[in-house]
Formats: sequence, structure tokens, C-alpha cells
Amino acid sequence: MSDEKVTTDIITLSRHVLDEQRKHKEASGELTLLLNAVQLGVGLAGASNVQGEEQKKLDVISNEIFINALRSSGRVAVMVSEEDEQAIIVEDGLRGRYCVVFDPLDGSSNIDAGVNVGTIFGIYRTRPGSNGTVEDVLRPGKEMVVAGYCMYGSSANMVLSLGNGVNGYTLDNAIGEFILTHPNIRIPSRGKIYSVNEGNAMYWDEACTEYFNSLKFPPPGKNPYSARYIGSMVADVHRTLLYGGIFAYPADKKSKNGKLRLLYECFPMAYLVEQAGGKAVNGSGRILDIVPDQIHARAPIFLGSNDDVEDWEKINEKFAKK
Ligand code: P6P
Repeated sequence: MSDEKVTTDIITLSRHVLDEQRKHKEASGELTLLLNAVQLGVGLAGASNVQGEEQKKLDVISNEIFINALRSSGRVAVMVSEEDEQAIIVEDGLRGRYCVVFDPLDGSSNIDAGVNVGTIFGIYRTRPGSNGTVEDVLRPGKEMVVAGYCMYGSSANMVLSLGNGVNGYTLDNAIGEFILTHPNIRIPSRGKIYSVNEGNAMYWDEACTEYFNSLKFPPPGKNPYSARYIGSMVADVHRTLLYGGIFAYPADKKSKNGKLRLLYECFPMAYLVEQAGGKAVNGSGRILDIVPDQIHARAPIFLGSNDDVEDWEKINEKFAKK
């Protein structure tokens, strides 16, 4: 008889969320039902990614899958998708009290190269007395109640926070459930990796140039950081969360507000990184304090290990004072 320990107490995402909900006094089970719809959405979207269809079709397919899964849950009032110009207000009869902002297939331009892509999402509760309007999502990211992503690669990995730490789950295709595989993810206080598109270096401001040079040409006795840039935010942030270091998409002469979208790329990733003990700033302050002025607003972002982000802030403040 093999003495290999057989796990007989598998913790599924649904069970883990219910356990988490019980820690919240106002647990109503509504959020659990909504997260079941999110699981369905990402599970189906992930499955649709292997058909190798044209990338633009996969964006559309994933978007429709996610919208239908959320709408049919009956727990959503407002949806904002990277794929839709306007916010979607769910019709009466199916309207719930949560607002979901999402990028259904972030990084999809990389699909044909076999690079990991993913769904990024954040969830707000509608404001007290609101029946669900776009104003319910033009709020700072710190007011989100859930943030997460599902990365599609050799397996489907969901990383999720309900405001009480960060947990990672892996889809077990045999049972169609996400299983808790990375409990209580904590980002190292300092890493050895920087992740930025160096192809934009000629457009960077002086602070960025000085900061990244400080990582590449350190003082004697210190080793340079390694450069890792995949070009798919979910994959770059997932590595940063697990290994530490810094990921950045700065504002530059070409992109005055950076490239990444505040509501459904920067906010969820900043929320997760902070919940894991890291930091996320836009160059003049905390990402999660920003109030979006429109649903597709962009923002510069520097996120990752606390000490690495603080090193960037010190250099940036030096130039800000000039
Ligand atoms: P660049 C993918 O298109 C994306 O939105 C993010 O997933 C990724 O971090 C970024 O753009 C990459 O942009 O300009 O470096 O190719």
C-alpha cells in the first residue's frame, strides 16, 4: 500500500468562498452565487481559447460568454467590458446588486504565439439606494469587494481576493471545479525581476530612465535585476505576485496616461498586489485611490514588491521636486 498521502479534503473555490463569506457579517450568499457565475464564465472562456480561432473572434466570444454568465446569475446590475464602448445596465427582472468590470481576454494579441492570456475582473457593490448606473463603477478601486483574474495557459489558474488576502485556484478539468492550490499568496518584500516594455525607453521621462538604469547598472557589490516582459498583463503580474519584483506600464511621451485601463486592468491587479502585501502606484499616488472620470480611462502603473515600488517612488519624487 503506497504511503503517499491521498488528499481527501479537497477545497473547491465555491467551498472556499462560502467559508470566506462566513467571516463577513453581512454574508448573504449573493456574492457566492455571483462568483459561481464568474467561475462558469472563465471556465467557458478558457475552453473557447483552445480552438485557435482568429484572435479578434476570441475576444468577442469570451466577451459574450462572460456577459451571458453574469447576466443570467441575476446578481449583476452593471457591467463594463473592455470590449464594449458603453456600460451594460442589466434589464429589470435580472438586475442584482453587484457591478462587474472586466477585460474578457486580456493579452489576446499574443494567443497565436501560445502566450498565456487571461480574464481580469473587479466587483463593486452598487451604492446604497442605487438601482445600478455607470456612477456605481466610477469609484476608487479600494471600494471593490472582489478582484481577480483567470490566466489561461497549460492550465487555468484563478487568483482571487475578497478583501481578506489572496488565494490561487487551479481548474481540475476532471471535475470541472477550481481547486485551492495557492492559499494565502504573499508577494516577497523585494524581488530580483523588473518587467517593463524597454521598447518604449526612448519615450520615458527622466525618473523612469534613472530608475530602470539603477536596476540594470547597480552600484558595486550589487547584482543587476533580471528583465522579464511577456506583454500579457495577466502573465507578467502573476509572475510578479509569486516571485516579487516590479511590473510597470509608465506614462511616456507616446502615451500620456500609459496604456493600461484603470477600471478593469489596473484596479483589480493593484487590489490583488496590495492584498498580497505589495504596492501599486501611478507615479503621483496609490492606484486604488484614483476616481475614474470615465469607464475606459487609462492610468500609468508601477506595481509589485513593496521595497521595489518604494525605490521607484523615491526616484520619481526627486524629479517631481525639480
Ligand atoms: P505593449 C495586452 O495588449 C495589454 O493590454 C496588456 O495585457 C499588456 O501588459 C500590455 O497591453 C502590453 O502592451 O505596448 O508592451 O505591447
